[in-house]
Amino acid sequence: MNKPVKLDEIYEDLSPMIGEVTEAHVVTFMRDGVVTIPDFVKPELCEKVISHFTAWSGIHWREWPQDPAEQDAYRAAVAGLFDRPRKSFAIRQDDPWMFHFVTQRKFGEAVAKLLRVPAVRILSETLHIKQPQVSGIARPLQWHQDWPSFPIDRAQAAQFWLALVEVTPDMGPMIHLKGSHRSMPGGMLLDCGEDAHELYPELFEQYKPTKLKGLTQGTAVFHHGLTYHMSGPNRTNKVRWAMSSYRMSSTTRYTGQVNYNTDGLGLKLREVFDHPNFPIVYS
Ligand SMILES: O=C(O)CCC(=O)C(=O)O
Repeated sequence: MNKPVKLDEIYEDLSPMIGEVTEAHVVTFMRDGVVTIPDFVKPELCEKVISHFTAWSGIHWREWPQDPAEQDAYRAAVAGLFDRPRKSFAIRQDDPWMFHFVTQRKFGEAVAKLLRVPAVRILSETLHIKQPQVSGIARPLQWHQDWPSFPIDRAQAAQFWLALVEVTPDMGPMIHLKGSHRSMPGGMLLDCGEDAHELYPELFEQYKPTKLKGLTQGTAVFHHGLTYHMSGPNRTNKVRWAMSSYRMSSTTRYTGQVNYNTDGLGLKLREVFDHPNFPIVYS
């Protein structure tokens, strides 16, 4: 981490602004490998998170600008983010407030309930800005699972994806193959440019995609690390601001697989993530 994090100095109990996972959500998650919880995080907290991502990334736009000079500035800011060593990942290594945000106990509790494990650690976070297609710099995300790209030895992990703004169906929200968390690990398809339809056509016979639906600001989508998902283009002029963050069972061990969230932190192979950047956030 760049700076030591002094959580006591910035402590703010955010729990009144964070929702609950109910038994009905757990049942849906166990069955489908994904559950959507509307209005899980209060809009004012989403706005604060955007302001931190803006300060960190230099990207401040909410809409595709009309002015060509502003368009160039937008493209340059996005290129600048992806030129950085950790790209759009692991903001908590730079921003203590974001460390505090992602380590909130209620997010940990939510994932512990969904995974049915007694204790969870924080693993990762990613900024998911989906650029309007008109910008020419947008890219759809093809079908993939997340677990194969993480350096974790067991698939007891779940993504918490958060709509930081309202996301309409034409802004490219994620869709999921319902039940595909029961399928085998299919590899690092996104990193390797492989197509799940070609490799595993049977997946699309066995599991059906969820419907594209709009999400209010603050809606959370939790998916299992083995659930296949994708997101299409953002056909609007609005910037689709979203983030994700992974939590895993506290028993999970480090495998050494390269990953922007974990590289260079001195984690020990085959050990649990007993490291200040990976605290147990719920037990
Ligand atoms: O934000 C999105 O559209 C997709 C996110 C995603 O695919 C991922 O986090 O693995």
